[in-house]
Amino acid sequence: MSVKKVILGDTEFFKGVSRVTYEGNESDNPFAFKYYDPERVVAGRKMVDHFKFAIAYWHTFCGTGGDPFGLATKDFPWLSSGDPYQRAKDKMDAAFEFITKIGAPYYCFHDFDLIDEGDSLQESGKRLQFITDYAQEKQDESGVGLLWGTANLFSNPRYMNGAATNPDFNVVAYAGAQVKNALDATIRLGGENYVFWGGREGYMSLLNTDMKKELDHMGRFLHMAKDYARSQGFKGNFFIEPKPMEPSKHQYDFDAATVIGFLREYDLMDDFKLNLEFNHATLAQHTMQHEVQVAANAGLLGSMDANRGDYQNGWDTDQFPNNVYELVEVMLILLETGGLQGGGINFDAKTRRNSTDLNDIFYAHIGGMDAFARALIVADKILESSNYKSLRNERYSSFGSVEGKAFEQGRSTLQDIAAFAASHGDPEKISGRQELFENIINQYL
Ligand code: XUL
Ligand code: CO
Repeated sequence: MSVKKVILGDTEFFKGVSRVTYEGNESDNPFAFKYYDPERVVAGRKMVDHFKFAIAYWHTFCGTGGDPFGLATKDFPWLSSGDPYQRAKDKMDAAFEFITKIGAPYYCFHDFDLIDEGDSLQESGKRLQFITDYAQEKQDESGVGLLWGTANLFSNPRYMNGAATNPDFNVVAYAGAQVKNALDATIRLGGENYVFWGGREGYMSLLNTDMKKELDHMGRFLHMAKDYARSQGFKGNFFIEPKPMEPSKHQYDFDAATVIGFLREYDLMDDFKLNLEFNHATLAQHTMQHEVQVAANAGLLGSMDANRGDYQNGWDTDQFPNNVYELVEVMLILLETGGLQGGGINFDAKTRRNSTDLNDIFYAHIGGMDAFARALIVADKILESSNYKSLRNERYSSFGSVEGKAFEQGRSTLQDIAAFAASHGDPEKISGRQELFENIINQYL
């Protein structure tokens, strides 16, 4: 996928900004990339293909800055129409104008980001079909693709006790209808993947919850969704997006390891992979690096939602990524394990509540894309030019001995290694040299 040209609707919403291009890090143009050069080849692939950057419809075109303490702060001109159909069209005009100006090859949506939910299942379905037709035109004209679609199964009050895991079958069935429509829209738009984020698939108290039953229901539901999509010709991946909490106190898709266990238990490993999100990793008391490595180990590293949390608080602040040092660590793993399977980097991030200029949306995405690009360049240099890999390999060099190999290859017993230990005495201390490894990243930044 790549952007063929900037496309506008009847109104130009982001006046004064044209197509954002790469100008290099000497440029002081705030509307230019300093590191992201889509055509530049790094580690054998163009940057555009490494990242498959996607714009998140919900934050960027729907999120107007309201929080539990105050009203919306952002006056998005595309939301002014009183008619839901017209409002959805205006929003999509703004979306494709922004996406093509920033040059992102993909976007992602929830069903009711595209158009407001109606007051019945029928009306909602009709609305979704209407806006899917319009999205199809916009995608064809621009060359922009759909990285993934999903259904919002957490905002409407009907889902307050969960969607697929709701104790009421009526709600589970309603969620099924919504997922069916969202899958239809995703398939029609050539979506490459489909995401399940289970914000309310979890519980607040075990006293009123049959956890085993709810997990069985989630397994059934995901099989049904997968079978339906496959029967409609969908060839892409299904992703589960782990998050430990918020809005539920305990969410079933806690972290990468928990989701992998679930997929194994419910026989979903062939069709499902993981969509990992930075701020969700930190909420689970992990680093994103940890989550990425866990998913890659299982061959299930599908996609990423890029953002960052806040060092001083413990909720999902969804800020734009800017910590290049952290991103280098992530890109090292990505390059060493073969990258994302089917997915890309979706900016599930929002500008701050008091960033009220439309231009702030450009600064935020340019910053995020540049941070990833710079991290990729640095990670590639570290792998190509430094002794990083040999230093790490050296820590495991004793497994190259005859006895070490026999252990790794399953040719020795516990008695064998006990005998080895008895004849070699107390092991010498060997430093982990963490600080030396940390310095390598700084050296190549
Ligand atoms: C919520 C979150 C979602 C998913 C899609 O924390 O990350 O926006 O990415 O439902
Ligand atoms: Co997300």
